[in-house]
Amino acid sequence: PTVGLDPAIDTLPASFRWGVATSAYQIEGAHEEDGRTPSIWDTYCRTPGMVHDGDNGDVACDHYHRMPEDVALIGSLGVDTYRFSVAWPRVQPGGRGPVNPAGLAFYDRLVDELLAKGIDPWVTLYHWDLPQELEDAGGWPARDTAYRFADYSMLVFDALSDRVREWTTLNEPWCSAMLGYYEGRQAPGRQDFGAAIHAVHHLLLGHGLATQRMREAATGPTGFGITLNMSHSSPATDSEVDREAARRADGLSRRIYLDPLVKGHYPEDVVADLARRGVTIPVRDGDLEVIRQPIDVLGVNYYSSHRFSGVDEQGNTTDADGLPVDRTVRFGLPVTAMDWEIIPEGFTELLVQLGREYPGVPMVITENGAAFDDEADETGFVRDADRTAYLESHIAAVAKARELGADVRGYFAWSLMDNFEWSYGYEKRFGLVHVDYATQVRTPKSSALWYRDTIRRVRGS
Ligand code: GBH
Repeated sequence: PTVGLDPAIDTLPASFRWGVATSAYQIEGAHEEDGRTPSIWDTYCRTPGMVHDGDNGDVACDHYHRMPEDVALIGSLGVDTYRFSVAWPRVQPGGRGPVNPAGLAFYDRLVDELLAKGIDPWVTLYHWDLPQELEDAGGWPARDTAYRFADYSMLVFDALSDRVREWTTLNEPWCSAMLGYYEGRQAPGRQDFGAAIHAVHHLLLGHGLATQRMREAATGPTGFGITLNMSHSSPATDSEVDREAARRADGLSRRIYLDPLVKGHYPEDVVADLARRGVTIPVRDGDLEVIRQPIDVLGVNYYSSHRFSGVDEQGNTTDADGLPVDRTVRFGLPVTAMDWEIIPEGFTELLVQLGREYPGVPMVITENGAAFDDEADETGFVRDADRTAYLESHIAAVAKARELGADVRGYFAWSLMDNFEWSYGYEKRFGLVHVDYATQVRTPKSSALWYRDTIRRVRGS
């Protein structure tokens, strides 16, 4: 493979952390094995019309049965870290009560397998697979779910913290809350803005409760954090309405999480925007202290950036409900197969902005990557120059942000291999490694070889 290398990448230090990432429901399969109970995603997939082609994660990449082979594959990429998530409905079926030893044993073996290959395990405790029984009891809009999450987290922590040093509580609470409970584009598929805002608070509370308890129980050096999906939000023009639209969008997608996490309070402008929509964040006494736990590493997932206008196509500044317009305006740049615009500059801008607004919070890129319309040859090999170019420009964007002062310590590519892309099913492929779902054969794409060679080169080994 060509080691096309943006010179900025050479400025990354040899100590920079390199990884690949996955999540449980997207790769494991084995949906009924060893005591696992359904999660909201099993239910959502079985609801007609929700997932492309009626796909589901019953089998996915069959990783549950092919884990040692997959760990060897990770090793062959030369990364030092593997970010994976633990399935709550395996470890604690139904979301309450004692640990399920058979379900937990899988992660125990996975951690040992990784360590034996010299790969650091990086655990995400929740990547969207809420036990269905907890959803039936109210889901994330219900306060009790935060306490259930902390209990579950402790079950995993007690079992793995002798070997796992890096812990992420939640993956992308914005997606859980907004796509799950407001837009309905993800499980559980509800469409209730008020419920989504309650979910935001209870996700953050769950993060705080879990982090507090895990940190208290930690013996050796252990890092705790949360992963947020973020993009850089800017106004489409310099007009006051457009700047207001960008402020609102940024508030509801980014600052509503970061301000309570880092500063201990919700942003006033967001609270006011919500009040205008008749919604109050259900904060109780003491919640904000719980939510503000020291963050050892902030996980940043970046895919694209957005510009906003406060004026719709007809020239109106309010919609049918009398609410201010927030319209996304395209840059007109090339897109990935997800139709997401390719904007590495926005990545640099976002990271620099985070470093400025939340100083003293180290960051790791816990996800970045792209889906493209891959074409495998007869041998299963994919020449994905488009994905390689995406990775190269985005890793360079991270390096540039570091030069500008952002404290970014690592980069994990999304994803190790093609997998179940949520409501897009198996049609969209994000992997560095191609998966032939009929045979479960894995074949590294040219981007995987480029990534391996790039890591080697940066490390100087
Ligand atoms: C991540 O979420 C997930 O953590 C991961 O499981 C998933 O497989 C991966 O990304 C790829 O999708 O339409 O231009 O407005 C991604 C969260 C939030 C990123 C919405 C893109 C909209 C882009 N996504 N965002 S756009």
